[in-house]
Amino acid sequence: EEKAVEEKAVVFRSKLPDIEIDSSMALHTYCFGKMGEVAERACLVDGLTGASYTYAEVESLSRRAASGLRAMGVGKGDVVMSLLRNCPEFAFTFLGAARLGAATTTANPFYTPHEVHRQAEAAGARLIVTEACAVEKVREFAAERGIPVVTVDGRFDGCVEFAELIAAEELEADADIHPDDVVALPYSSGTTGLPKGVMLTHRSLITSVAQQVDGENPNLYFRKDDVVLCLLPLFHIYSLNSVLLAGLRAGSTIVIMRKFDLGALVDLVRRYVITIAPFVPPIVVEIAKSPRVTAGDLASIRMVMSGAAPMGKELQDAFMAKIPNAVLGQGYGMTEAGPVLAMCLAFAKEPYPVKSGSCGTVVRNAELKIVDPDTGAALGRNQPGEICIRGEQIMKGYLNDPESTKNTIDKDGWLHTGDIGYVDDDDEIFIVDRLKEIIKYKGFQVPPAELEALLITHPEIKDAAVVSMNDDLAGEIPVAFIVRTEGSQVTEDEIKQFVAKEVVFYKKIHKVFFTESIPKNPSGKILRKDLRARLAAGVH
Ligand code: 4UV
Repeated sequence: EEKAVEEKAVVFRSKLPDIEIDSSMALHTYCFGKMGEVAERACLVDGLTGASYTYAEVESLSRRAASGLRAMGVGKGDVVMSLLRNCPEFAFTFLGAARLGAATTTANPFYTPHEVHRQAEAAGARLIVTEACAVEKVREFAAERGIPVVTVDGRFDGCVEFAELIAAEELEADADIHPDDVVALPYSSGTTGLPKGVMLTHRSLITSVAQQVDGENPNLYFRKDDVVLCLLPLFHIYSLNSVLLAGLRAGSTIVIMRKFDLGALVDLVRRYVITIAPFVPPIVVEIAKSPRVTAGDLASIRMVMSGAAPMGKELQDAFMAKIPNAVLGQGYGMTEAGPVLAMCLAFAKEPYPVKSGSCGTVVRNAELKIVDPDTGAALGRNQPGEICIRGEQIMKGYLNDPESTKNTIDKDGWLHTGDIGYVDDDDEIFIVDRLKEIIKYKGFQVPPAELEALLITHPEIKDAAVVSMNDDLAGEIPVAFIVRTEGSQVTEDEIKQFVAKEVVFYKKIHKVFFTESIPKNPSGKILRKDLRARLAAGVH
């Protein structure tokens, strides 16, 4: 009992009361919960083509996509790979697969063929939905394995057009879905190692979305008359969860943008009277710095969310001047956490005052604690330690990797984030450091272990370590410490090019430092902190 009292004192909760969350239904049923009120309202708008789909149409298209996928062999427990930039077909595919009891694994269409194949193989993809810019990366791979490929923007030899897929009749009845069935399978390297499949279930995603947009006083207040900008990539969990799924649940209109461009952004904001803009810090920086974007351009926006990487107080204050009519705040997410751990309470229907630089307050229906990374002891307010979270929203585990799952979710159900932060006197969370290896380039994950594994395949590299270096625009950039084999004269440029050929643009190595040896602990773990300290001190 004493232990329970002690524990209670150091568990942080939302200021908002818990709510009833019905996570017994299927995710798509939950997301279309407001259908009665919004059936004829615009649900998805393609910012590129102007095509617009009502809620009723999106629901119908998701049923047709389900039939089409089933006809191509997708069934319960299967995995569909979505290799797409943002487009309406992303949503139809995701929701269609969900109806079949299948999961969607999302990947970046700018990945190199090697990166795509590795994920498709690991996830056991049964079908791939992609587009012209990526189709050549998968055509041969898929043909060899008998995996059908569907393309959303044109006809390609051996592929099926999306229009054909949805020519099917609507699926009459969804598969029998259990709340613990996996519905989304994004890849994340978590606190260590290589990217792993993160099993997010119907229950986890319903819980996460409900924690944000449901209740009398929603933490993230999206309304039916809101127009939400979907610019962040849907293959990343931030956008999939907090833009698409949250937008659907709230009955808002979601305006889809394929790629970031300031001019196009301003155009869309004006044309569609965007009211909610979920961003990442580098986009905030660019808008804050651009003389081309005026406060008038963004006048319709009432809420700007930033997440996926740190946004300091200075940047937050500078950006505020550009968006006089908007509340600016942060969300804090991690793929494995479902993903949202914390959300700015100034976004609530009945808002609370918040501080610049805070990444929000723990979401409702969840528990958060801060633990001393060395002793595991829970810490009180204002003491930095590892952020841990518990609740129904967190992942079920990593796909086929019980060992990594056990190292991330402890026996009491706490998910360890690898982030260092503290909770202040007003329940606001501030992230101050990172325990884990991951590098975040503009919010994108760069797993050092993946680059190190690649680097040591080079015949003239004896050992390698990749760490982050701070960067004004990208937040962090990956840099490498390299030990050359004896007599090797391999150059920085050669090494950079060697990596660049194999990885997506944001995983490129920006600097190479040649060194005598890589510092490691007795068990062989790279001492990244030492290397980062060397960078900070300017001694490489
Ligand atoms: O796994 P991941 O790539 O996941 C994310 C998810 C971000 C989200 C999700 C839903 C939201 O509504 C939202 O606002 C943000 O990024 O990377 C997880 C790691 O990214 C860092 C932190 O190190 C996580 O463990 N990170 C994410 N958000 C923040 C952050 C933040 N606001 N401030 C500082 N670091």
